[in-house]
Amino acid sequence: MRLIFAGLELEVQAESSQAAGTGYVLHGGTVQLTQPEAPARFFRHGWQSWSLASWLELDKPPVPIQPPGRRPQADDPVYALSPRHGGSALGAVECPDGKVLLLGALAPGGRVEAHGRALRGFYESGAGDWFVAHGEEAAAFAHYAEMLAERLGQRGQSPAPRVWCSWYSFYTGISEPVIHQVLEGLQGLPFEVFQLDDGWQQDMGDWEANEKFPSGMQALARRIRAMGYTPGLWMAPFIVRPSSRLYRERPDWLLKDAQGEPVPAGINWGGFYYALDTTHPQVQAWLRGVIQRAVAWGYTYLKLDFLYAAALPGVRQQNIPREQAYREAMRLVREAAGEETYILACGAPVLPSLGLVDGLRIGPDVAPLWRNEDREDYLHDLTGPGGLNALRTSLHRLWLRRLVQTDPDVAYFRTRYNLLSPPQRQALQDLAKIAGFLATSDPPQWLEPDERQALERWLSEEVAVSQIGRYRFLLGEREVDFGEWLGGRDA
Ligand code: 9PG
Repeated sequence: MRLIFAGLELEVQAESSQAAGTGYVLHGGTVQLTQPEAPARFFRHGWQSWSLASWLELDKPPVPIQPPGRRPQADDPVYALSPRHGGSALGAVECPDGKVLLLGALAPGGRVEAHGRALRGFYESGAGDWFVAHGEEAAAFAHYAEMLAERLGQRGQSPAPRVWCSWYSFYTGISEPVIHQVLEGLQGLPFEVFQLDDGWQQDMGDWEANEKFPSGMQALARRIRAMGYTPGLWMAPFIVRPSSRLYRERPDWLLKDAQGEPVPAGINWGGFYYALDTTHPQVQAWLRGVIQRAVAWGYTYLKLDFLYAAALPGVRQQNIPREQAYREAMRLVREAAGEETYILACGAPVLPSLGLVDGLRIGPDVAPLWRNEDREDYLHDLTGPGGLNALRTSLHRLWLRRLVQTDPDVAYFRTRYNLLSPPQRQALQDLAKIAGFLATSDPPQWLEPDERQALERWLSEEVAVSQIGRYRFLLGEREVDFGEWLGGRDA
């Protein structure tokens, strides 16, 4: 069949098609749109928060992240060796008339690839609906986001909370005295959430306070609340380290491969970590307990991390598609946390998180440095911690703003222990304003008086944001052009 848009006629393969506003909804397990001419650039949408999202040149074939398929924390391991450009859930190409053609899945489990003149979408199992739009870039993505809101729901429409997060200054080196000191120093700064990150727990899988928090997590939550903040807590509920009690006592709860071996979910904290089979009824009961306990302690802001682990390929108790298994697990987490608890999803498959989480990390980690040369140059991995990697992917995910609060990761105001130049710090601060999610990890004790003032101004100043180009924005009267940072190297 053919689809006609203003200025573009497409040859289409699909089971059915139906007009939807200025776009179309197609149905099929595999659908294909063929243009008269081969496009030059492809919008690649990485699988989960940290995975690369960017416009890419189609004449340069993709270079696999090293070692291929062994770094599921960078992108979907199933397509690690794919010889063609592709992305999770959606893809788009630039048309000769300056508009874009977008093909996007309307349910979990979809992927879109560039095949010469064609965009091909497929669901990993079964069939489903797709959305096709042709138009100005911003309008096409906005229309897709509206369609996703209808199908999957949306959350987080009010202004995002302003968050202080412990990760990007102390990493796992947090303890009661360190946290108490930061809490004291923060007084007077307008944050809503005080969030403890990795470092409080006994192990991945053993979500109890470790010896650095002798008074326990409940006492700490009370203290945070007494200081005027919503207590926030980091957890990675779908992963397990071999050193944990959970791993030793419940080996049958792990996600396994076809040979019956546990599926590695990545390498971090000095070794491999593994995924839970969240379709296992006992795992579900345990998960419910872990989330309910954190909320009962008083943490009503949960940063849930390494979530992609529940969507890795493997053999599950319940034989359902992997992204559906993930979405069901997140539904359970939402039920256990309650409607009032804020859930920030991190390392999370994007499309299957929508409608269930309030906030979503939309890029890889920042760091107090700009480029992560080792990961980029030797491993071809653009997900390493660093300002540029975080900026690049987050910029290409801003269209999600109408579906979820978009977290581009923290901004820096400190010069202490920081290799970012003033313009680099400014870029991350501007990005956060545009994304609408303000967070920092700077300990107040590390800030010079003028830096503290700048942080306070940034947290409290309301500024009108408008987009005037792919990478150009107006922040109040000031024009911000991120294209200069991506120049020549936007992947
Ligand atoms: C805590 C951190 C912070 C951070 C998260 C996440 O590829 N990796 O091995 C990898 C490790 C850590 C990481 C991202 C990727 O950071 O994004 O904000 O919470 O965990 O450990």
